[in-house]
Amino acid sequence: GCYADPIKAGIDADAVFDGMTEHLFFSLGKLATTASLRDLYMALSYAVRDRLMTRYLASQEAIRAKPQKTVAYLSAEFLIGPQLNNNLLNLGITKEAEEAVGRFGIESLSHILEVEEEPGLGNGGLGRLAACYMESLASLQVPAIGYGIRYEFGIFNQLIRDGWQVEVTDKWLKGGWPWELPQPDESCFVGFGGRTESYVDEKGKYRSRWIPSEHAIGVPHDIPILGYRVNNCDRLRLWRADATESFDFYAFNIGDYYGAVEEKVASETISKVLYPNDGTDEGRRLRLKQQHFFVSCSLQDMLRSLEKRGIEVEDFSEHWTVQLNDTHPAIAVAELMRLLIDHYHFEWEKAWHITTSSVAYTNHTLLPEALEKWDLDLFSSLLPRHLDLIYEINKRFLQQVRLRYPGNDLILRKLSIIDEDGCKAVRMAHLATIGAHHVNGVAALHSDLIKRQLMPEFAELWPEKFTNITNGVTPRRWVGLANPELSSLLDKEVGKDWITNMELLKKLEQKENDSGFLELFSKTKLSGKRKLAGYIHRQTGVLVDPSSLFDVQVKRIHQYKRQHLNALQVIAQYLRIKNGVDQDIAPRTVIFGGKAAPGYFMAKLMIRFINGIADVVNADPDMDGRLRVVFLPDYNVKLGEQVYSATDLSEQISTAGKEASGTGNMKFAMNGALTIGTLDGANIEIRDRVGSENFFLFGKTESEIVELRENQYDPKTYISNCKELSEALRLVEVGHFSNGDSELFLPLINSLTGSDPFFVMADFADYLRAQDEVNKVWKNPQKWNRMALLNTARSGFFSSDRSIKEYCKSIWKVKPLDVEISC
Ligand code: 26Q
Repeated sequence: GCYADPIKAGIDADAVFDGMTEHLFFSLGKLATTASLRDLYMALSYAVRDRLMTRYLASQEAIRAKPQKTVAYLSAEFLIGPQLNNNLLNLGITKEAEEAVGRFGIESLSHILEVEEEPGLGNGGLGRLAACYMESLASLQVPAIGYGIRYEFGIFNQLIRDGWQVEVTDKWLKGGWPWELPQPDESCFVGFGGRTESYVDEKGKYRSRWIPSEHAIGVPHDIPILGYRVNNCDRLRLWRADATESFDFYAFNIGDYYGAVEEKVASETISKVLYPNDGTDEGRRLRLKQQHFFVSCSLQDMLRSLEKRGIEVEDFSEHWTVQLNDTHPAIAVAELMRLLIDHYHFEWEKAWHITTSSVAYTNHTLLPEALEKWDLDLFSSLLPRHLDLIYEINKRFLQQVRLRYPGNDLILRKLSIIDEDGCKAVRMAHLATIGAHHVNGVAALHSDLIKRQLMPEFAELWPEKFTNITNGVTPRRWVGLANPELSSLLDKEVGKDWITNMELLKKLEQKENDSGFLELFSKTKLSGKRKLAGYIHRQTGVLVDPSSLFDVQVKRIHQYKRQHLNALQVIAQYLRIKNGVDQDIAPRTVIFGGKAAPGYFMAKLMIRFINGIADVVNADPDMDGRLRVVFLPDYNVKLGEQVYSATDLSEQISTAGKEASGTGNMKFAMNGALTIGTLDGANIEIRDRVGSENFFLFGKTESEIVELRENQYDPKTYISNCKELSEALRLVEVGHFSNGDSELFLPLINSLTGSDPFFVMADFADYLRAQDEVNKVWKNPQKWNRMALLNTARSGFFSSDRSIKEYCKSIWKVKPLDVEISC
């Protein structure tokens, strides 16, 4: 399993240079003398990819030689971000690459890295979590495959025009993307539509089979995922949909050329585009098609790999543990049953045992509008055989429930997979929960709310099924790559092992009163802020002062995340400065970033609102040196890497009980930002760990929110009790931030003063108080820096290595596998 040619495998600077030269010539058809930055990016990427192959193949060989359980992480999204820098870091050849590109006359590797297009194959937190988990799995030497969809177009690119979001197609593949390996000979066949048919088999047994009316082919595209300084290289296998036949030859023969191409186009539409999470009804059929498509391919792939290795399908659950990343792949429960029963002819009980011993489900949301439901008509027309199986699963399950709760029809309705209230529908969270051996939430509060609010009947039925695994993020990307200056300071101070053992950062606590060290620590921050200030100027034309407090809220735009709470607070600060009551106000740069789902009107209006405020504030000379507001367009992984290291204050201000976990909150804390936040999601655990004295807490608790809601919450009482709030709202109403147009932001104002579904008004006064506290602490840099240092020192828990170890031990029961290479 070793290819010893140094041009392909050597990891010194000479070898990397030779590898680049060879790829420039033979793979790209370019001469070194005329190569563009992009050519050099491609050449370096191919050279790095060559060096992954030894490890990638050795990892596959290791599992073949010594069979053990492999994790199959099923996710409709993998937001992996740029690959080159991460692979250089994990291989340990960043310096060598820097030197190699230097020989082509490039003064900094960063110029090459900037060329890389990131595949936006995810919406936000859920997709990025999947990517962090793949990186940690490989780094922890755990055999794993990520299965997903190779969307041709990922999440849209965001432009800001006249303050509004404009969506532009994400053509990430246009220049050729060097990190994937198509494997057409491992393609899979997937059916849709048609009908179920009964027949008698050779042995005279009655059986059912599915006669689909359409087919598509899934072509795997594999992306190697190398662990940090180990030989383990796991795989991300993304499926692209192809047509079964390029032409319908019958239609072609009768002269209907365009009709003949139609079906090809329809099949290939399946993996065309990633859906944004806006919960609107558009394209629902295609979304379900996408889900079944990638799940079916993935399960067939797992079964086939057992057969190839001579392992009995009966032993499936000893070789695969299947994790469902939310309900998007929940059809796996029915599809695995179908494959086992219809194709492998297992008895029901046996198939059910295999399924429920293999599958586990992670829930990421409590928001009712985000819980997946499929109308029965739609479901049965696309997946008729699966619906039969789901009815049977449901029948047997409800029989169990009847025995446990005799005569209780209400509980049957609540637990049933089929929602009978209103339009009949398949509840995917119920299917996933019934088919899984574990159901986990993504932060302590969230897991608790799953049991108390979302599925109390299930939790009572199966208390041991429900667990928590608090999310984590990979320190390699989110500290190592995103904050090189902090990283080298940490290397010197606690030793290089912190990056795989974040608990070592605890040693930094000893430095909390060392002003020399605090100075060095804050210098890394200042350097991040200088770089971001340059970027902000280039992107938006706004000049910001790197010595001001960088106050950042980057995440998808959502009412529950409450960017409008932050925006209103900015208006209050603006008014204070205008009114001359600004003694305590620290000079601030308030930075926003994030995409709104294209169909989510209120979220798009929030973006317009922030930009309206930015225009007024940034143009007012009274604000010079005091306040700046920036909306950073097109927030994505690459931009995130610039932002976390440059942030002083992290805004985590969702309505308590609404943000399942958050993961940006963790990235900020690791990089020494202080959090202003509510008791929501993982904020609670961050505060517990970094210390309540190092966290700016505000807002109603989850139970207080529940109480408000139950007692006829009226935002108007909060508005009339807070002068700064009513004045801020008033200014918006008169069109101060919309060139005198008093209509523009009316829907926003009406929502806040009417029903205020996310309790913005209820939390405003306390938020402002907490912001005053922020201003006060900022005036004492020594104190601020100490608090920031303690955030870094104590955030080791939020490494995805810790999360993955918990999954391995309590859910997956998998062990690391050492991989050796002979060169
Ligand atoms: C559903 C139906 C149709 C189309 C799209 C969707 C869809 C797509 C993506 C629904 C939801 C998502 C993404 C959800 C998500 O990112 N959730 C976040 O997951 C993080 C990781 O666990 C948490 O930290 C966040 O709190 C949670 O909001």
